[in-house]
Amino acid sequence: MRFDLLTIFPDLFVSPLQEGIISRAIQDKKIEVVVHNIRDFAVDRHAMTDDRPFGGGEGMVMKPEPLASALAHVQEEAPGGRVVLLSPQGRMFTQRLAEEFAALDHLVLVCGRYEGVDERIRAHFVDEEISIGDYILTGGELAAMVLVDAISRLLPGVLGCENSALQDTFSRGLLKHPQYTRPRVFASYEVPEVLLSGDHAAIAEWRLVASVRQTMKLRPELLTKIVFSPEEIKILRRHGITTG
Ligand code: 9D3
Repeated sequence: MRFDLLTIFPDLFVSPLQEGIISRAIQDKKIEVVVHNIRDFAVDRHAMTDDRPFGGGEGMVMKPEPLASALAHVQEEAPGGRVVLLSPQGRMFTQRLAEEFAALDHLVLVCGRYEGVDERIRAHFVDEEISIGDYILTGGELAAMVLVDAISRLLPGVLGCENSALQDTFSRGLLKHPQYTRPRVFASYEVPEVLLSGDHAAIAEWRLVASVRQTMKLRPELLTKIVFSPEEIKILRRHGITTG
């Protein structure tokens, strides 16, 4: 999958793309990430990418020409990508949307700054607007990187089997059970006995119950959407948990 990132701060992407699973995915050619500096497409003498809003008011607006020209450049290099504007007004990014985007070949992520981009870019050059949540960032770069990260790890061959995407919190809709590693006793706190027992059925049961309890406690709204198998319902009932 190819990602094109349009930004006035290309350096923000340097270390996030050079570490861990994402860097390996790039090396292995599972993903290609091309960062474009919007300023390189500015035409005026000062390479301005922002200007004052028509009608007056606070803040600056990203000028349309450098953005359109950067998008045209990407379109020439690699035609047909889905153009996504990162914006606080956008549709909320969720695991479901990450899965949808992971099925595409090419995403073009436009990172806004200042008070936003000229409306003509949003209306005529962008396929969709995405927000990563209801809080205010200083720009779209970190949000774009969140998309790259969440989408890339879903692509075949990007994760090792040990942390397969199938086991994720949100693929099942339950939070993960607690995890323990050595030492068996830490600061006087012990690892639950069952996890040391080697009884795989008992461990699976303990994990299911722990997952459901953790979800009830931290994210009760997630539980309304989950479908349990008859076997799971029996196990949960034995532990005093009734399912709707
Ligand atoms: C005064 C109106 N503000 C909108 C709430 C203006 C504004 C604030 C912050 C415009 C842009 C920004 C920068 N944020 C993003 O570009 C952004 C973002 C975010 O702030 N929150 C969640 N997701 C995203 S995606 C891009």
